[in-house]
Amino acid sequence: MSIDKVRIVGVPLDLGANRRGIDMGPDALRNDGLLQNIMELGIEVEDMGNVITPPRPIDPPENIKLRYYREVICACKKVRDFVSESIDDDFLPLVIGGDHSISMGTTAALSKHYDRIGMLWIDAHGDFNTEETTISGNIHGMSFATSVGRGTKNLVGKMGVKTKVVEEKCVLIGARDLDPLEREELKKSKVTVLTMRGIDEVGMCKVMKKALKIACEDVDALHVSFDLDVMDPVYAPGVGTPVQGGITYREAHLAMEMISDCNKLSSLEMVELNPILDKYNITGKLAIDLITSALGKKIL
Ligand code: NNH
Ligand code: MN
Ligand code: MN
Ligand code: MN
Repeated sequence: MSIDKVRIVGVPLDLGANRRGIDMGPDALRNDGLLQNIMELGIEVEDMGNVITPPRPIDPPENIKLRYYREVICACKKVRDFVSESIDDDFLPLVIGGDHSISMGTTAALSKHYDRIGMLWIDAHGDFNTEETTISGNIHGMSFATSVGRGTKNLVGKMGVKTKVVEEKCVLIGARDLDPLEREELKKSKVTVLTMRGIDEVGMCKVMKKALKIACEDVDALHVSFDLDVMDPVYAPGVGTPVQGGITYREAHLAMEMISDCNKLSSLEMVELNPILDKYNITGKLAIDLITSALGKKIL
C-alpha cells in the first residue's frame, strides 16, 4: 500500500495550548515548502487550506479545567469533517497544527471509517489528562485520553462518534514530562508507554519495532500523531512547550522511516510548531523532513 494521494488540512489553533504562536504553524510549513517536498515524492497533493478557527474570546474561560472549551470543540468538529471527507475521497489526511487538541477531531473522523485503529502518540508529554486530572486546564494535554474514550462527557463523544481507537493498540513514544495524576492513569491504562529512558537504553530501532508491532498488527488503520516537542530543543526550538532531553534528528527520522516501511499509515498529524520561536526555521524544515520520511522518502 504505497501512498499516492495526500490531502493537507491546516488548523491554526492555539487555544488548546493557551500560548500564542502555534496558530501560525500551518502557514510556516507551507512557506518552508511542504507541498513541493511531498510532490517530489510523486505523490498527488491537495491543500484544503486552513479550517477557520474561532477567535480568542475576550471573556476569561468559563471552566478553568477546560480552557476555551467551546472554541476548541468548534475547531475540532471542522477538523473531523475535513479529515472525514479526505478519507472518503481516498486521500491520506495530513493534519498540520496548531496545538495538539486537534487530534480529537482527527481520531473522530478516523473512527467513522475504520473499526480498529492503532495509534502512535509521539510526544514529550502524555496528553492523557482529563478534566479531572489536569493541572493546567489546557485541552491539548487531554487529547490522547479523549481519543481512547477516557474522561468526562464534556470531551468524550463530543465529536458525535464513538471512538474506534483501541487503547491496547496505542503507544506513547518519547515521554519525559508527565503530570502526577496523568502518570497514574497511564500506568493503569492499556497504553504502552515507551519513555525516553527506553530509547536511551535500547535505541530507537528496537523501540519502534516494538511500537509498530503493537500498533500495526490486528488493526485496520494506523494513526500517527507527532508532537514536535518530542524532539530535543537543540533540534526543534520552535515548539509550544520545549522539554530538555528529547530525541535527536536521526532518531526521529528513523522512527518515521520505520513507520513508512510498515505500510499501514492511514493518517498523520504534525503539531505544536511555534514559528515565533523557530530560529532559522529549523523546526519547520525538520517537520517537513519527518513528514516526507513517513510518506515514503528514501535515501536510497
Ligand atoms: N501535561 C501538561 C498539561 O496537561 C502539558 C501538556 N503540554 C503539551 N502536550 N505540550 O503535548 O497541561
Ligand atoms: Mn466513508
Ligand atoms: Mn502533545
Ligand atoms: Mn507535547
